[in-house]
Amino acid sequence: MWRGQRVSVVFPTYNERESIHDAIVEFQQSGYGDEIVVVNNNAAPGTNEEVRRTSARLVHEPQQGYGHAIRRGFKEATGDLIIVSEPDGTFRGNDVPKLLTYSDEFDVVYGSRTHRQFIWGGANMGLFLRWGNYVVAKMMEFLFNANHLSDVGCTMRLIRRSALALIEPDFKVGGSFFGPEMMLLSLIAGQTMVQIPVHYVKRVGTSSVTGDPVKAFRLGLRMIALILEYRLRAWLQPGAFKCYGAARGAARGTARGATQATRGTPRAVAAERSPS
Ligand SMILES: Nc1nc2c(ncn2[C@@H]2O[C@H](COP(=O)(O)OP(=O)(O)OP(=O)(O)O)[C@@H](O)[C@H]2O)c(=O)[nH]1
Ligand SMILES: [Mg+2]
Repeated sequence: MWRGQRVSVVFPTYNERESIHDAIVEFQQSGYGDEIVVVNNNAAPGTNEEVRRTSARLVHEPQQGYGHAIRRGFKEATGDLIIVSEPDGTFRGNDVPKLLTYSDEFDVVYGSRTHRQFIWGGANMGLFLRWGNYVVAKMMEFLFNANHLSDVGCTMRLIRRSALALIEPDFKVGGSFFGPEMMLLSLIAGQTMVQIPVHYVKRVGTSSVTGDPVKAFRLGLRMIALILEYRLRAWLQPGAFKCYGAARGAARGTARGATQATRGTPRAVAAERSPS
């Protein structure tokens, strides 16, 4: 529970039998999660037994792929604030309160794994992955005139239920690049979003996506293609996105929108607070 709001944590699982039990316990110990939903995406045998040793809720998603698993988790989660992460030992439960703190002011809080002093020894974030993620994130930031972005592949994130409802009908990606699709839709909808550094730790077991440089490079190219495609479609065919502009001018608007709305810019808020 965070300031009267229920908090759900969604973990997809495919090949995390050795780490999933500890990951669930660690996130529970953060003290804020009201439920943990584990989405078994045809996971390694023995995974369900590990999950049953905890109080997490288990659901099965037969359609293969990271995107399908997360989209199913979003449907199952009942919280007002929904946190997505991975149970492979790479993310830390003590980042949960940081995401929650920013959720007071933003609809979506994305994690970033490219801040050097948050990258633990042995984590799979060498020069190529770190700068690759950074450069593609900068491309997204530039093309969408977004807030500071520094990672397109971080799977730890938080979204407010009302914000999810706006972009969910536009989800199309079922595979590994669902993460960047979600970021693009947040931008297209005009949601308030911020990206904050999260710890990135050595994975328990073998990474099946970014562990292979050729696969990682191909995924990077697909992400670039997706960014360019969504940018062009949002310019030329905005009606193709049900969420297009839906969050702009809302009460939780961008700093610019917020000057007319209830939430002011820091300066406006300071003026509001200072006695006249
Ligand atoms: N590879 C893979 N992962 C899946 C699938 N469905 C869900 N996932 C989840 O996707 C996440 C990414 O898989 P990992 O093997 O950790 O890949 P990675 O190389 O560490 O990739 P990142 O964590 O995105 O850097 C894990 O949490 C899996 O549980 C699937 O069909 N294949
Ligand atoms: Mg991983």
